[in-house]
Amino acid sequence: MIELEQTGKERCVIVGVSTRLVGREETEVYLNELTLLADTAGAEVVSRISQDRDRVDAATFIGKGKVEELHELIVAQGIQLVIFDDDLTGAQNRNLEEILACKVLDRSGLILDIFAARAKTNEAKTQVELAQLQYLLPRLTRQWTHFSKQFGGIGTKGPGETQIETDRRMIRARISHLKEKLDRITQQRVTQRKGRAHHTRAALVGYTNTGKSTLLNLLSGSEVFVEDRLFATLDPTTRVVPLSPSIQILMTDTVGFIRKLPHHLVASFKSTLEEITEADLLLHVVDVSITTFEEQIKVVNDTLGELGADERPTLMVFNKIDLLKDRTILQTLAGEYPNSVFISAARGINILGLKDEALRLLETEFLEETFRIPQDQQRLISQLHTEGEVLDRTYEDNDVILKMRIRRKDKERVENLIHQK
Ligand SMILES: Nc1nc2c(ncn2[C@@H]2O[C@H](COP(=O)(O)OP(=O)(O)OP(=O)(O)O)[C@@H](O)[C@H]2O)c(=O)[nH]1
Ligand SMILES: [Mg+2]
Repeated sequence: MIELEQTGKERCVIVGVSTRLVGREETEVYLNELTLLADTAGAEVVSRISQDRDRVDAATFIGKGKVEELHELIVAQGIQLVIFDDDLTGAQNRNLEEILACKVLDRSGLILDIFAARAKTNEAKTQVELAQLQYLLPRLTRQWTHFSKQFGGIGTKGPGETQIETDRRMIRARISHLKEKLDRITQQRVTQRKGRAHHTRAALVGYTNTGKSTLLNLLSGSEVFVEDRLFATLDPTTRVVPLSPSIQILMTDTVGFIRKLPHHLVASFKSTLEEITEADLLLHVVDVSITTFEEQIKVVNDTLGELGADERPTLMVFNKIDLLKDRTILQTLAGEYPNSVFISAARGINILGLKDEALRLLETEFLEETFRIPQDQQRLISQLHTEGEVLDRTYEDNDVILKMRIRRKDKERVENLIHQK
């Protein structure tokens, strides 16, 4: 039955394929997630189609019969958009749009669209545009089909192809312009971070919609944007979080991960994500109420690996325990993940436990050291102030004695600095 109510949203159908490697159940889970993504992008999923296939069709991804079925559905239900859960090649995309006479997107294209709509700052906008153009470049043939369809007939092929070449050149030029622009922004970030080097820093990581921003709000007592949608947060937000009456740290909330996050997107968000690679501690937030949370953990770990941040000390934060009917699974998880806590950020359950565990992990990363420096070595003294937190300063004869909290990994370097003098 066709919904009569006008929602003003684009009506779409989503398509998934199960293979020997990806079972039917998994495909259904992926399609649920794709529905959420489509919703976030402002489309309304009115139907879904899935197919079992061992090999995808080179020309149309799904088989001929399925394409026909899809076409009938599009006509019958007044559908304006088809979204594939898997990435399509430029040729598949073009062929499908031609046969179906309907806009066709794949998962990466959809995610890029959401990121584009959500990007607010200059940096995020630049990062997203760069990723979009890199995604578009190998798919440019599609633009040209629209072009040729529009003007059709004799002579379109020649000028059309020239047009593609011109477009490609323009896009390449724009890509290098954006890269340079990003380099400059990255430089600013590095300077910003240097200013914060003596603070202890933690970063919230995790699958999208797991409650990272909710947790940061609770811990910092501030208002970070929270929404029951995917990718609510694109720009990193840093807040001061007190872990104990005497210890405060800086905590950064950043973009959530998702299965098949387009590679270009990860690459162009690299400077934002450096907050993660340079953090002293990662809080990996998991939505334990989702049945596929273990796969989500794997996706996050893989993405961290791609960023070179998989060796950072990590606290596994299993969130949303208020939604669990049966909490026995938590015991299993505690055994499986030695550094883990179980909380509800929304309900404020076990937040003290989380702070204790974070402190305990951080303790192993830091050392308290005492340095004795002649007072006339002002440059060295001010340099030391940027290497860590000065806990205490006393004077004896002509020396200053600094009691400092420094990172374990910096110990040797700091000692060398002092001995060189
Ligand atoms: N029931 C329950 N809901 C929670 C809990 N923590 C967060 N939520 C809800 O989960 C949704 C997502 O929360 P966010 O804090 O925006 O999640 P996020 O990880 O920052 O998401 P992105 O920025 O999109 O990656 C919101 O609707 C929150 O209210 C919890 O402990 N229990
Ligand atoms: Mg968020």
